[in-house]
Amino acid sequence: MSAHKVIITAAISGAEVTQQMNPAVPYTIEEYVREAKLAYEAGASIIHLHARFDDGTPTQDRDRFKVIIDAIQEACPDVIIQPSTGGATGMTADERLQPTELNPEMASLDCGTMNFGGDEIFVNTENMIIEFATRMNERGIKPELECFDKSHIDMALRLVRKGYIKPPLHFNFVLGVNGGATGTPRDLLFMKESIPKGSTFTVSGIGRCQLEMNVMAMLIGGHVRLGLEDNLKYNRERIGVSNAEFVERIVRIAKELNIEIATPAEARQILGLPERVK
Ligand code: KMH
Ligand code: ZN
Repeated sequence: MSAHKVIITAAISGAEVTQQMNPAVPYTIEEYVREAKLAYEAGASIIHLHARFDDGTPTQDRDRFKVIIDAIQEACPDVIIQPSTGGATGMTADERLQPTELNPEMASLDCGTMNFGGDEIFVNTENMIIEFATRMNERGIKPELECFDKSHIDMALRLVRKGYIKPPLHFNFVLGVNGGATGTPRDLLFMKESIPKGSTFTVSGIGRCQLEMNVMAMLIGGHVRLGLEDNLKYNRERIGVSNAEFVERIVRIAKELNIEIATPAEARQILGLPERVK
């Protein structure tokens, strides 16, 4: 059994899911605080964040992000907030980059263009990735390298060689999107074996493969991402009542497996983030 401590990221909001699909998806500031706080208290040390307006419209608006982040930080003082720079499909690069102006500790950095279910295309050209990475370097923001497929890892490593992305590298394998790698042990192992030694990685599984991918990640030295952005259903019978419910389940399973969960301070250490001075 690996002795590593597991970082839990809660992806509480997303851009594609709605309250019609699951009423716990947060729209208002109060709902964001409720979902973040319960997930944090249950053991999440990172909140992966997509912003929405009160009516549920996804937005990358800097000011909306600021209000949401300030409110979450007040409720969960040491949590790591990781805004999305992926936003929703169809948004421009400038639109998507807005939360970097707030200098968060981390942000997502999507590493390739892909089909994104139905008619959607999620655009991340090489030059866009360079622009996003450069912005994050300038502002001291640690990128989480979002890889939905093996080719995205290759693109990230190409930009590491060119000096645009700097080690220590932290990946998130997002498995199970229609258009990306599948949420299967075979594809997860292929992704894991394709990253440089010394890198850290989180695993996200979309829909019903979330739990399996999370458990497998813990067993192979990785970290876990869960929450309503990726999966609305707790099991075959019912939807999840909150993001925290998913966190609580993985914490229970980790305990059974003798795996410890990282605190936010430990997560910062594992990821090479500066200690938080309050
Ligand atoms: N909403 C997806 C199109 C990210 O947060 O960086 C992209 C996404 C990735 O969720
Ligand atoms: Zn996201």
